[in-house]
Amino acid sequence: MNGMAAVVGFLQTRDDFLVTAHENPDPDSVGSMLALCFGLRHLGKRCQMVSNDAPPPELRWKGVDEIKTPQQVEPFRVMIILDCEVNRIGAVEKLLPQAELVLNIDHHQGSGEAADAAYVDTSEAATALMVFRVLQDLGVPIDPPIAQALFGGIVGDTGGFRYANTDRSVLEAAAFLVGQGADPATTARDIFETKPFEFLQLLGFVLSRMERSDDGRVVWMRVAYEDFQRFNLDPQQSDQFVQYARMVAGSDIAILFREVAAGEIRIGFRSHRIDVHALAVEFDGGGHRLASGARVDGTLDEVVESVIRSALALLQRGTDCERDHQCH
Ligand SMILES: [Mn+2]
Repeated sequence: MNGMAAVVGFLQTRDDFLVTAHENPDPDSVGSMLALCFGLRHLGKRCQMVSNDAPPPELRWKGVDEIKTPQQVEPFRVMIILDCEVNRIGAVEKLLPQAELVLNIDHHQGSGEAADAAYVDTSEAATALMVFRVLQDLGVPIDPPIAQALFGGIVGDTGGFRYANTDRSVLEAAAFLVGQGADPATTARDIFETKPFEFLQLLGFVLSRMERSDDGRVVWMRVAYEDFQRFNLDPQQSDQFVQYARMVAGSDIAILFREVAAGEIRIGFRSHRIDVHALAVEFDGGGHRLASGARVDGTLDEVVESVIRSALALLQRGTDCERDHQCH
């Protein structure tokens, strides 16, 4: 059973939901959870929210403090996985056996297979847009807290309406949500312009050691575990560093390597026009064509060397989605 109608059908007939999203939740994950839960409660249903990790502290939207840790979850019947597939929910996976039914709403490639019903659309810019459509289908009024959560998710996943996934339908949905009470300036400041002092200091250090391939098309940054300790920054707060590698003129593939724990390397891939999802998949990761990630065990030096070799090989093969009109 797949598609929006299947998921909406279960939302209408079932009660007692647990909503979750991927570990290290981003604004799209947090906004999608909040909006869907508020909407289900509006229909008189019970809904809890849970996350493997706490939401980013700068997101101050109504209801963020209601998001539980896996240990705090009370009995529920239906689990709804948002903005990821089941293997990215972290410790929330331990609650899966309690679910009578698993629903999935997501815009990532390859999602939906493990769910009883899934609404997956990789052409959507944000899961929040899909939740917006679901709520409209359910007849839920979009009140200011729902509008703010949905708008925040869209702003997060479109980079503030700057990425290739920003189109007319995204802007029309965003305009509607602003009309319902979402606040653009506060949202942008919370998501993009509020960073810990330690974040900016570590960023400066990492930027000063940024590297690139001889032809300049692959640009990468690396953060060792000892760098996080020295600058006293939680590795989870540094995933956006990759955007600076993407900014470099002539950069076609931007990569961030982060040693988040001894021997555990998180890799972020970004591009304006190269299908970096293919690169992420080589390293057992996933995501979108122009923004994807992977997690690899090994030393930082080994992983950097192997991934850069693959990135250069990918450029040799030339999967230019802009040229092929398939970037999103
Ligand atoms: Mn998303």
